[in-house]
Amino acid sequence: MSSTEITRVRAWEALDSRGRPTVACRIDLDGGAHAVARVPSGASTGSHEVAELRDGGTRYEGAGVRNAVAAVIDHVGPAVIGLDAESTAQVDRAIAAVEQEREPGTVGANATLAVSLAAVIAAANAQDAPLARMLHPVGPLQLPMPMVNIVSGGAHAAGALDIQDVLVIPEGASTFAEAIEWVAMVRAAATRIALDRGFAEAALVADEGGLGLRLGSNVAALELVAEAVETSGLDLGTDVTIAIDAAATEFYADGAYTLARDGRILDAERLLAMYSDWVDRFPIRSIEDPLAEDDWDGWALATRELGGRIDLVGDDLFVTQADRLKRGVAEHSATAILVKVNQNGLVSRAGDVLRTARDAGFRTIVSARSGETEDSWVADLATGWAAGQLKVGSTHRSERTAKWNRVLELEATEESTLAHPWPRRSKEESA
Ligand code: 2PG
Ligand code: MG
Repeated sequence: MSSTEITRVRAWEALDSRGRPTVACRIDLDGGAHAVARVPSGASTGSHEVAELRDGGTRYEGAGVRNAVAAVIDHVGPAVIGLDAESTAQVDRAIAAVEQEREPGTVGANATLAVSLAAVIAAANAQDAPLARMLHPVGPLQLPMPMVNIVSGGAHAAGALDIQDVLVIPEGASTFAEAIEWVAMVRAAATRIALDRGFAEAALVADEGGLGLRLGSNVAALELVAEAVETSGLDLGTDVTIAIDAAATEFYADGAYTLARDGRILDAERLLAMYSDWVDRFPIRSIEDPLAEDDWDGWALATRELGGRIDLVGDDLFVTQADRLKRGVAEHSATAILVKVNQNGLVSRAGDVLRTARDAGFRTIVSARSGETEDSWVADLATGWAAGQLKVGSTHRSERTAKWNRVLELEATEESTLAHPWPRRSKEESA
């Protein structure tokens, strides 16, 4: 009997950062190691994500997860008892078999992921190694370049803006610690500028710790972030670049994109013209979900028109699903993918999607969700998979800093290098 055999699986309801319940799972191994994992949850969810199971009814306004917890205790847990936690693929296959055998909609991605995660973390704990190191056993770890939210809108800030995130990428930093220091300076500068201009809400934080500001227009968020970078004494375009998550599915209906903040209703072509103008004016590295999740024609057009200048990142488009990624690769719909394990429901299956995307020449970003917990495994996944980039929100709120702090810990304790996903720019090139 190996010392990493799964002997016990327990599950219960815990809270996420929005005060909603989520599934927590503890797995014990016969050698004495154990792990607890908690599942995150999105707000701007893609309709093609694997569904989490919510109870409905009145408890927690319908968001209870007692049925998902019961699915772990009664079905998913028993299916992995006796398996070797180190054989992640075997554990995940057993979980997938339960998913297939049970009636659709009775297990839930929150149940499957809780067990999948707890098993892989328990295996790392049994080795007394970071999960990142278990996933990447030999050679320096490749720490992800952080992409950090400064201004939030959309579903994360009560619709303060139409676009969901304006982020910064400290791509000129040499170490992860330097990268975090720079973005924390930018975040503080943005707060100061917004307060000076009379936005009292700059003292508060949105769901992912960014500033939820009722600015006069969407482009005003880009202007604010650019100003915050410059007043921090950093070079905009070389030290720090900008990224956007438009989360356009949220402002799309019936063929039209409605930018309420700008008082404009646009078709895909005109929306792309607006992005193109932004790319002319600001050093933008990537736009995530520039178009809606099923606007495949719009995405192909975006890649033709903007793909040579910026990364076009599919989040709601791909939802960490192999079949949608395959279509996107074949149709040249995007150039990068956001990977969220809870869109997929299994750790190893999400890792396979990431590797497939990378093999197709896509850049890859591992991402947390807007509803998170104090868990930091997403930082280990991004590092262990050498994803190149990690997106977990801002530098505020401890469910966010748990992830940045985990990468800082890996940098301080493991042999590592910081990923630089793009060729480094000189000041002349960016001017
Ligand atoms: C996104 C995520 C994280 P949510 O759209 O990329 O920022 O948001 O978890 O709400 O889907
Ligand atoms: Mg997104």
